[in-house]
Amino acid sequence: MELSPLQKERYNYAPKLPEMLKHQIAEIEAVEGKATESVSDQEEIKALFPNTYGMKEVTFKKGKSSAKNSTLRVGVILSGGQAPGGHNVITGLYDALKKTNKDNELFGFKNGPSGLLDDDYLVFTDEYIDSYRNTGGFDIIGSGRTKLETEEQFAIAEKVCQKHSINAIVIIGGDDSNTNAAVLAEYFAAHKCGIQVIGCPKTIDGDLKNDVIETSFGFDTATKTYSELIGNIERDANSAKKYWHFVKVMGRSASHIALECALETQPNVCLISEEVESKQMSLSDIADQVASSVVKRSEKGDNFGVVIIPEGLIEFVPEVKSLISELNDLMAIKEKEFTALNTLDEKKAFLNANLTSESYETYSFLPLDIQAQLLMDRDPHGNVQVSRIETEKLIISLVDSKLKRLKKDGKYSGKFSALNHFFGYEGRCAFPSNFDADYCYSLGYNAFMLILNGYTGYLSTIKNLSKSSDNWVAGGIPITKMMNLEQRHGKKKPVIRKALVELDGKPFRYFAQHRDEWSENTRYLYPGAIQYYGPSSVCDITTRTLELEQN
Ligand code: FBP
Repeated sequence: MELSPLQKERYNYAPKLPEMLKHQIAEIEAVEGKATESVSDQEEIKALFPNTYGMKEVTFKKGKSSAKNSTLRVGVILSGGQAPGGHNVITGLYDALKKTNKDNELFGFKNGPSGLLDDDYLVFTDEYIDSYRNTGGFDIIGSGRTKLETEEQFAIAEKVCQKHSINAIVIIGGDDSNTNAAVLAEYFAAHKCGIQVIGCPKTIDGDLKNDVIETSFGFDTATKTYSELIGNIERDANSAKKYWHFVKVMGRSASHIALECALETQPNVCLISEEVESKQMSLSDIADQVASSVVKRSEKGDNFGVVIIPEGLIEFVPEVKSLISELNDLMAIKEKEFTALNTLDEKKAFLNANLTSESYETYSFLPLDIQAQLLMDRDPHGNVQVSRIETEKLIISLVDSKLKRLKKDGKYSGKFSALNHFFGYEGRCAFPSNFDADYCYSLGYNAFMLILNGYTGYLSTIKNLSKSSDNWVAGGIPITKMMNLEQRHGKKKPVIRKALVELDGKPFRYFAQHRDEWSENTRYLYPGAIQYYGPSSVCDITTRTLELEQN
């Protein structure tokens, strides 16, 4: 296989481990802290996890390991969307496993959780592992979105593990996958089959974080990649001085990615979905906010700018949220009747007859292509696929209408020429930054330490991440500690709480203090490309979000 110069060079990069994991395995001791409680609904969650609730926090330190050195077989699964650093979780896990005992074996279940159910796997070798060190992507074994959540699936998983004498499974995934990891761990514990389950916190979205997870892996590299591109666009805008660029960034519901990119690039406007919801802003309010920046800048002769839009924005706008919810319900009941209609006029008449008048009004107010996108195929749960709605185009069209009205009233005389972009897939498989390469390798290495010491139902955690890696703290947290009960598909379910942007958190407050200045003036920051080699001041920096949260 032909390799790019960077890929060759990255194979030789030695990821940094926390000081406490650098010792001989026999000198790494697991120290137990306090017993844990779930974040809320303690009684109900305790009842749902009788075997794995209330376990103690674990931290590793130099000492004497009490782990038995028997031969171990471990399976690993990548679950959900790609995130830079996934390969390093696996290489860290593999290295710790082989360092402990060269007869230990690592099984990679292919294409996500379905690989475990289908018994579709490979056994890692040195040569295979070496060809994925410090690279982006999940192609080492592939990923998938099958959910491991039913008793039938757990029974198959148990059989497959027993067939290969697998002692433990490591699930690398987001909040849903780690929730399911906890349920699987409880099932195995209840069945006394001795199979351990350990989770690792993955997602570029950054919404798997709480007082024990400082950041999910992949967020650092993905936001640096988008910020490089946004910075380049800002410089282009400031050079040509003729376009307004509207950039939508991935992140599903939460706006962590948009906020981090705004902190790194200082655009003229960045919308934050959580703020839109909290202030109950309508589409018209949002358009006013952007148009105000356009007008002020045009008064200075600056008919250009950059706007960042989070992927999930539309679902946080109250009137659209109601419309989407009504559409989902309507399609669930009358989908056949609806799909039999041929023309847009027929469809509109159907919607007029079946939606509330407020929702129909919202629907009619939207541009035609957005109207059509709202009626596209549903996801497997029957919901509108919000990520396919071109919110960036919707905002452009709303702002354009506002500006036309202002022009008519003599309140605006500038030029508004807008371009749209969507950055998502561009960042999910980038070569992991040094931070993600080190963090992920440590998470994988540490996951094996948890297995070796007999833990199950734990999440591998590395903390103190805004400090240098020597000072990172490795350990484990019972997954049940992060759980609460939430309504899912009509039922109360134990889940890990998704972290949205906190409006009283330091990153948002910093942004809110500076955005008026950025809105009117050109204060762009150009972060440039991720640096893998060179001074630590550019190679080892974490995100602005983490820096603001921790310092
Ligand atoms: P995970 O939550 O599984 O990490 O995936 C995150 C994400 O990248 C979102 O930002 C985005 O909305 C979604 O995946 C896209 O999913 P898909 O890869 O299925 O198109």
